[in-house]
This record gives sequence, C-alpha cells and structure tokens, in this order.
Amino acid sequence: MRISILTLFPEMFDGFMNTSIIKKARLKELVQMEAVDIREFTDDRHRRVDEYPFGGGQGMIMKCQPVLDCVDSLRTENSRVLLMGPTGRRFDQAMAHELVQEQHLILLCGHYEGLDARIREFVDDEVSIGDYVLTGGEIAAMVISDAVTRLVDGVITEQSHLDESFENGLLEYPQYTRPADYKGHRVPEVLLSGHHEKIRQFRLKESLRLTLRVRPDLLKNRVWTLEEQRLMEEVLQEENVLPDEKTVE
Ligand code: 6GU
Repeated sequence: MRISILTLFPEMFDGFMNTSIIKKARLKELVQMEAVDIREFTDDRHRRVDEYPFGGGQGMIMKCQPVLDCVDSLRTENSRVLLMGPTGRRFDQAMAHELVQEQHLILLCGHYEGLDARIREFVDDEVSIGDYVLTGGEIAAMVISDAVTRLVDGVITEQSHLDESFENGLLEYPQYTRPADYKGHRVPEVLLSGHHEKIRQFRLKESLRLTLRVRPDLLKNRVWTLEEQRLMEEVLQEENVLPDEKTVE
C-alpha cells in the first residue's frame, strides 16, 4: 500500500510518520508513505498557492494549478484521489476497510478558507472525519492513513482486530492489568479465574453494556445472536432500563 499526502505543511507529518506503529509499518515496507509539498508545484514567480476569491469575500482560496499539477505528478491508473474536507462523505471503520484494498491513496489536504471548487472535478471522493471543522485537512489525512495502515496485513496481529471497537458493531470490552487491586479498585474476579469460556461471555456482556451506555445508536440495526440477546436482557435488568426505553428490539 502506498499513501501520498499532498499538503502545504509536510513538516506536520514528521512526527506522525516516524513514531510507533506507522514507523514500524514503513520500515517493514508494508506501507510506503510520503508527504508531498504542494508549493513545490506552483508556476507562480512568487510561489503563491492561493488567491482572493472571485466575487469577493473572506479569506484566500487554493489555486487549481499547483494542487492539480501535484496530483497529476503522482496519480497512476491505480490511484484513488481523496480530498480531505468537512463537506465530504463521513469516514468510518467500514471505509477504512474499503480503502485498504486500494494500491495507492492520494490524500489531498485543503487549507485556508477553501479551495477552488473545480478541484473537486478532478478527485474521486471528498472525505470528512466528523461533524466539526478543522483548520486544514492534515489531521484528517493522519486519521485516515493511521486507520488504514493498521489494517494492512502484517502491521498488527490478527486477533487484535476481531475484538476491537466497531469491528463487531460493538465497543470493545474493558481490559485490566496488574495489580488486581489498585487502591481498593478491584479487577473483576472472573478475569482472574482462568475460565476461558466464562471470560469470553463476561467480555461480550461488558461490550454490550458499554455500547448501550455510550453508543446506543450502534445497537439500532444490529442482527443479534441468541447469546447476545440473553446477555443483553441481563444487562438491561442490571442497568434498570425500562422496557419502553429499549432501543434494542
Ligand atoms: Cl477532512 N477537513 C477539515 N478542514 N475539517 C474537517 C474535516 C476535514 N473532517 C472534519 N472536519
């Protein structure tokens, strides 16, 4: 997998690319990642990359020429070009799985007040990471390349994925490590028992409880196993959720 990030601020990616799992994935050559400086592509004598908006108004607008020449210098028939922006399709774990299938992602970071709208005619998709506004697309590009990189085969161990938040439509169960008693706050007894089947059921039940408490929306269109239905009935009793509050039919 190759990820090219097009930006006016390539230095923002130095720490990101050279730390922890992303660094390891690059050193193992499981991903190739580069931050490309859009300004290097400007034809302008003064190296300008933005201009005043036609029709007037606040702020500066990124010009077509440097942005699209930068994209063209990198794009092949196997590239998918994604524009980072708050008006895009919302990124989630399912999209991360979709994007990891691509050979080459080009993540284009907009900045300043905006970019020339014609740039959208040359990209495959616009992607947003959530309902809030960032000063630029760089942090969104880091979020997307991080979420995609960790799904590349060999980057992290396989079992880590299966239990994760969102992978099974639930939030991940809580985990604990030593000591078993921290200032009177005890680890649930079943986790110390070595009883693997009981531990599995406990974790599934706690996943259901956490999801009900903080993300009941994730339970709306769920296809339930019999075991999940039974454990969720127990959770609803324990949490004192009244029948008409059930989001969970
Ligand atoms: Cl991709 N860009 C910007 N500027 N703001 C955002 C975003 C992207 N996603 C959410 N907010």
